[in-house]
Amino acid sequence: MLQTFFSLKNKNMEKLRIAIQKSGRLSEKSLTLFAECDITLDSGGGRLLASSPDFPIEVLYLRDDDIPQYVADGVADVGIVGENVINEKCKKLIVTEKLGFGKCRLSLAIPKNENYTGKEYFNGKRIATSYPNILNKYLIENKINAEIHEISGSVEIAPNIGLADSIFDIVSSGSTLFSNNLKEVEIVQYSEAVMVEHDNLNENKKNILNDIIFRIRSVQEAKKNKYILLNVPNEKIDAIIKIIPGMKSPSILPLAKEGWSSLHSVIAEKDFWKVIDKLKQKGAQGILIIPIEKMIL
Ligand code: PRT
Ligand code: ZN
Repeated sequence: MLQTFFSLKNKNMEKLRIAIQKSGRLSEKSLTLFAECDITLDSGGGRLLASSPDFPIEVLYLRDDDIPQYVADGVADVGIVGENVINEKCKKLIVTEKLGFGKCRLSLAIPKNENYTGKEYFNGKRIATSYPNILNKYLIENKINAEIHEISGSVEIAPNIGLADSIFDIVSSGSTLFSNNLKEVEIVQYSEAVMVEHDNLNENKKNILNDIIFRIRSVQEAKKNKYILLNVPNEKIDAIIKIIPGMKSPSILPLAKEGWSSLHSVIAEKDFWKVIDKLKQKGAQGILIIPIEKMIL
């Protein structure tokens, strides 16, 4: 009886364990993501494991390379890591959600002054990389017979010190390649941070994860949209609604000034600059654009 009580209590208190990068390019954005979802996390402070005071999760701070293994083994239930790392480690994991940050690409690059003739250029070449599995798969798929030199860091200097003829590495802005006299010639895959989950989460943990995903989607949706308020002459309301129809339809409130209304709607951020002139042509005035914190469709 006592045992049943404790196991029930533990089950109710069960937490979802999430692995995030301890210190690196994905750390801050991972923490920001939780903060935007109103989930408080301790930023680590040198600790390996920390709990959230307001949500049933605990966070494991790890090197990014270790995250796929921890999640595959079930030591962590969920992880946030780059697709590049997931693909390289080839673990049995479920990708729960793309997170839209940590965007980069894995590319082949060669010395700037080389004449690039196409993929066959790499036949007989030595390619330095920290991603041997992804590169090997690409070489096989493209029937390229090249030699892979696996190195763990500073891949971009390999051609300059004579270790390799070319490299296969992460590229973001391209400035690292540029400053090492290299040029990007083939993009092999794109990557961004993703949330991955263990392939056999129990129902309780799955429910916690679904709650987190719901919050993440609300935040991401909100980021893509803006709240727009504008004043319009009443006879132009129909024309303006056609331009900014909103989620269901805009709200219209009468202004104190006769013959005018205030129209409130939601607009995709990417469309704003495209429609602004149209709105002004139709007589809209006092246009305000306000960020949205959460958006639940
Ligand atoms: O210590 P730990 O093992 O946890 O971290 P790490 O040093 O292995 O990884 P980290 O923090 O550098 O990167 C974590 C993840 O961020 C990567 O796995 C990618 O998913 C993602 N990411 C996004 C990047 C970049 N952009 C990036 N630009 N990872 C690395 N780079 C490096 C790249 O290796 C190259 O040296 O930046 C350089 C290229 O950048 P540009 O802008 O000069 O082209
Ligand atoms: Zn790493």
